[in-house]
Amino acid sequence: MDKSSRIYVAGHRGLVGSAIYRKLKELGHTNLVVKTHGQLDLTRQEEVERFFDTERPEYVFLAAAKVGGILANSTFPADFIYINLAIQTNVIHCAYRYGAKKLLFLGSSCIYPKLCPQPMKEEYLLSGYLEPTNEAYAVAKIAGIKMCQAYNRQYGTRFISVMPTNLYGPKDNFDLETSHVLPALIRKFHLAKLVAAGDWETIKKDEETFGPVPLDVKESLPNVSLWGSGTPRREFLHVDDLADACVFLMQNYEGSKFVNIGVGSDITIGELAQLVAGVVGFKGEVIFDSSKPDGTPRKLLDVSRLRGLGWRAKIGLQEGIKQTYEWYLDQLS
Ligand code: GFB
Repeated sequence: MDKSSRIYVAGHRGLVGSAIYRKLKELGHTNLVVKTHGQLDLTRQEEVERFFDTERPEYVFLAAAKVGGILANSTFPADFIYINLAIQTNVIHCAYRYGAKKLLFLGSSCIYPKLCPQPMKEEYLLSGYLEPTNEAYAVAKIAGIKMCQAYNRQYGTRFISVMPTNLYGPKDNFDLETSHVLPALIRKFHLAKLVAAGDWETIKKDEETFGPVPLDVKESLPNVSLWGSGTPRREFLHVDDLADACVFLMQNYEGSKFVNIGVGSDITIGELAQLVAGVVGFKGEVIFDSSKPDGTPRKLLDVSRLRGLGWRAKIGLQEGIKQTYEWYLDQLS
């Protein structure tokens, strides 16, 4: 991949795609192809074929996907399986058919079994039952990995897959019904501060920008209600680190074995809540709502394969949370 290579970033407006796009720009790549959802619906086979036939990208970062937190995954499983299977099937097949030199497929750490030994090595794929809250999404992502491997075997393509751990960063989804935990904590703690200060003006702006605040959240403010028991452990990777790893692997990795991308350490949701509360300056009480799901008890990736290739994450969690909180505040100013 050189500076003038034609590179298609699918999903360039999302959390991951936008970070990959920023990274490629920063590195001086000048021939980037992007399309908004309105210009190209990746679930429509004919549109994708037409796009690849016309644009002929040499490299493809497949970051377009339907993603969401634990509640969105368990409420809309049909959307998660249909949209993801459709997008990845169309893009992977067209990358082969229209001669892309290389493709990078983004999976997720939820492909591993619910009760997987920790840390989770790449070899543990399909060694046990999946976590039910995100089974539909996980099955789609597993199909994507298998599809890349099948095309490599049958057609000699160079399609690689990466499995990121839980991600966060600028441009994350802060909608409290569908978001992941980290942006949800930032927003809930900030809202609690605004309520305590009686700053209704900024709360209005927040709701206009990030969507309505659900009634149960409103009712608990200025205290904050979190989901589940607070004991599940998660590993958090800043999306700029992920983008750096994806570009690194596109440049330096060949092979059908997929690669985990993580930081190599995890914390409980309770500990994360303390960390985010510290950054935001929240001083109220945190209540855990056990009627909401915990999901998988632990999800820590084994990152030996990635480290063996020479890559490590650089952004510390506290620093990453600070930077994401600043991005969130910027949207309100
Ligand atoms: O980030 P999250 O939604 O996704 O939830 P998963 C992580 C943990 O945080 C769960 C708890 O134990 C939640 O119960 N949690 C506490 C909260 N308070 C909140 C809150 O206000 N909002 C949210 N969202 N969680 C997803 C999968 O699983 O992770 C996807 O469903 C994908 O498939 C993604 O793999 C990375 O880590 O549980």
